[in-house]
Amino acid sequence: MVEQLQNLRLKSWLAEIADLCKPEKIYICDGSDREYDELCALLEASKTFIPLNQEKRPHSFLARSDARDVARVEERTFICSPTEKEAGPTNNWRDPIEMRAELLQLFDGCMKGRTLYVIPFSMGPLGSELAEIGIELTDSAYVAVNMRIMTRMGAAVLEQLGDGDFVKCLHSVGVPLEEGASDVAWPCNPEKTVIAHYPQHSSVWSYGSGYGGNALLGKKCFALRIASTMAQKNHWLAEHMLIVGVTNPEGEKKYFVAAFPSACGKTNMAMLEASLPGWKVECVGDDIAWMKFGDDGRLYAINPEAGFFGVAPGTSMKSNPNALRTCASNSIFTNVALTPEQDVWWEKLTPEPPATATDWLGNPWTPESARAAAHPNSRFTTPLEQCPVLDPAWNDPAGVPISGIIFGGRRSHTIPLVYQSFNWQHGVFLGASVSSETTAAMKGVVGKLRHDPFAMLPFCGYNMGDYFSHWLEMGTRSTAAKLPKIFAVNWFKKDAEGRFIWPGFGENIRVLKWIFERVDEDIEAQKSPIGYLPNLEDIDCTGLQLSKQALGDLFAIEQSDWLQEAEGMQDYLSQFGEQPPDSFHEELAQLRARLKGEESSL
Ligand code: GTP
Ligand code: SPV
Ligand code: MN
Repeated sequence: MVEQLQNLRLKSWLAEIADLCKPEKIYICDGSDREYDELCALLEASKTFIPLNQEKRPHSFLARSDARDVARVEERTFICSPTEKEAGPTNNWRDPIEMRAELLQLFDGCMKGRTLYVIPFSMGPLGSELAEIGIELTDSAYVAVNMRIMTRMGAAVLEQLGDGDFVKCLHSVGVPLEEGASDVAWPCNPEKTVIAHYPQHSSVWSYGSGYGGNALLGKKCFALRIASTMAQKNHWLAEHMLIVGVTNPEGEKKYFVAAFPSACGKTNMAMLEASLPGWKVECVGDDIAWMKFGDDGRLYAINPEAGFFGVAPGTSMKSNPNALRTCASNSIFTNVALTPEQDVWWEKLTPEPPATATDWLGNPWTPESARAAAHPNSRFTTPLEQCPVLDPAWNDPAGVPISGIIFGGRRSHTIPLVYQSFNWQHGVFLGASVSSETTAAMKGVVGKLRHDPFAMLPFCGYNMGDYFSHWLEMGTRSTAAKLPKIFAVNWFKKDAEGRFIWPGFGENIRVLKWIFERVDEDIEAQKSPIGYLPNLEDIDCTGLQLSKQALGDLFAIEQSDWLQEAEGMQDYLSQFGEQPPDSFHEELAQLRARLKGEESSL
């Protein structure tokens, strides 16, 4: 099989890695249905997969991870650029040579007794000018089947690659099997987990975790950390953003991208079922956008992925019916609960919980149990093509033209439901200013407010200060009229009792409608110290049970809160030394002046 490989770089890299990792076998994935089924059968035999009820959830499986391997591990994620400055103050930097020595030790013999799967994959439509090819070498069949769903994977990719170059992604669960040793359902090595990125070599070394972005290396490691460094060099953008097409009742369509931090609403907005009559949202992507200016001066976006790796808890027919329709079959569920009928369940899936279930740890569970049945970061892996509201242009190699960019976070206070930046520079400043309460998508405390610029804090492969400059520079590559307009939203403002004020989900179309109408300045807005705010009557609240008071609260701008916000931003920027662009200091000074009513700066 290996002899048949045409690409010499691949051949020699594979030989080198096989020499190091010492797998028992090497298998080159062709991406076929038959292969997928065989790998699933293998995973069933090794108890990694529990087959679900064929009638209720055809061709689908449940996997339960090791309880120590349930989310991204940011403190063990490293950028190994030549200098610390290139990684910048927000990344964990490791000297590339030192790290290489450690990795060589870790990976030495790490695949003993296992199969090394060779996974050729394309991020983006095969052959698109915006797409990039990667090869993942992994000792996990679970990773192989997930990659089949999440990317365009298999023989066609090798063909497209020819003798070209590719991003090298090496992954091991870090549990060699000595002769005669038995395996566990979810092998992993949490004490030794390392996810190392070499942006200069376009390579990733991931060891010890089998979960999500730690192991499906096309996603965060390649399509964001490595791709962001490629994008900086070549004048494009690799962003943690959903992509949607929005059509108004007159049939006019515009595309938007939105960056929200992990578990802050991208998948939900990407498949939004509009509550306003005549409005329609169609999905291009739910997590990552690669964007480039076209010859016409407009910014075009593709979704580099081919599947959804979506948060399960909270997903219901009420909140996100299209996600449930998507994962009705041919899907992999990880760390959700199992019902007595061998179907999946998670918190809020149904109005009433099942009377009994098996929780994500494999223990008996009832609604009286103190613990949640599904892990808060439990997920479904499901093919994009099954989404009933998939945009017709989802696979267009040219991408879709973007009219607006939306930034958001999970903020209980301060940030209003929606506002618009004054211009590109101010919009980039808004993106850089995103802070959000942490979620279960990453290991660590939940609910802690932290700066997460552009929702890229864990995903920017180089110095965040340079990333800010890159965004500003991108704004000089087109004219103001053609640049997307920039907005900020917050679905998560809470009242004094700690309840969300805004109903969210399908009702977010009311906010998208305002954004849609503001793009061409079809409606007026109020100039406020923080940006353009809606005239309240322009937020369409038809049929919505929301008091005038509540609507007012969603847009209240407290001067003291915002001065504090500005102060926090100044402190945050100070870590970049001379790196943050001067214009950010101007933006900060102007924000403060406007808040204090020093009109001259408006
Ligand atoms: P990643 O896949 O980690 O990048 O997350 P994501 O940004 O795609 O988040 P997702 O849409 O999966 O939502 C995460 C959580 O936020 C889920 O529990 C949702 O129910 C909840 N959520 C999403 N949208 C809204 C909203 O409009 N309002 C409220 N209150 N909650 C929301
Ligand atoms: C995120 O955490 O933003 C995710 C999940 O989309 S993971 O792929 O695990 O990074
Ligand atoms: Mn994400």
